[in-house]
Amino acid sequence: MELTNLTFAMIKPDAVSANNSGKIIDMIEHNGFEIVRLQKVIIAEELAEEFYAVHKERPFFKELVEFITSGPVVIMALHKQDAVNNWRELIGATNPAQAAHGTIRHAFGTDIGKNAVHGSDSSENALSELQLFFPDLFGYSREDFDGENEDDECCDDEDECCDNEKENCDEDECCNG
Ligand code: RTP
Ligand code: MG
Repeated sequence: MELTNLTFAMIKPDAVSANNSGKIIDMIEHNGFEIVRLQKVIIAEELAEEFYAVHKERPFFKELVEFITSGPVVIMALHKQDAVNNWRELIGATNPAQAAHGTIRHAFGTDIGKNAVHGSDSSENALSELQLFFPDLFGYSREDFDGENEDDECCDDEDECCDNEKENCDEDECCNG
């Protein structure tokens, strides 16, 4: 899987609350995207402000953050050749009134704010948005945090283990001195 062929997508609160998530996911799959990650979450205000940081000087910033945190959203990492551009094409213009027939925003958006879905607008932004919402795609895993896989390594050096990484070690094995 090439990271450059990934994009970040979101089904926004308006479409989730209107029970359109399934229909949108159907369009995603019918258009040849592989859903690499998918999660339903409520975005915290701080995360929303970071996500929309590029818009912080725009008059609608507060409204944008309030809306995106107002209810559950479905976040996804999508994979396809040229995913960023292909996903932007499938979602359509920002304003649903101007979105082409066959696009998601034409079908499910109701106004410029409640426009059903988000799509990264460049490869660079796709990477930073994916890092924000799906850090595990970039080599982090639960094991890196709870130390499950590090026993052998940390217990090679008993002093270092007991001084620095006690929480990662089996105490009977190396930290009983
Ligand atoms: P998105 O980031 O959600 O995929 O949308 P986009 O790239 O098509 O549009 P963008 O310029 O990034 O704007 C982000 C969101 O802000 C809302 N917006 N409101 N009231 C307004 O004039 C206005 N302009 C933009 C939209 O909901 C847009 O999705
Ligand atoms: Mg945008």
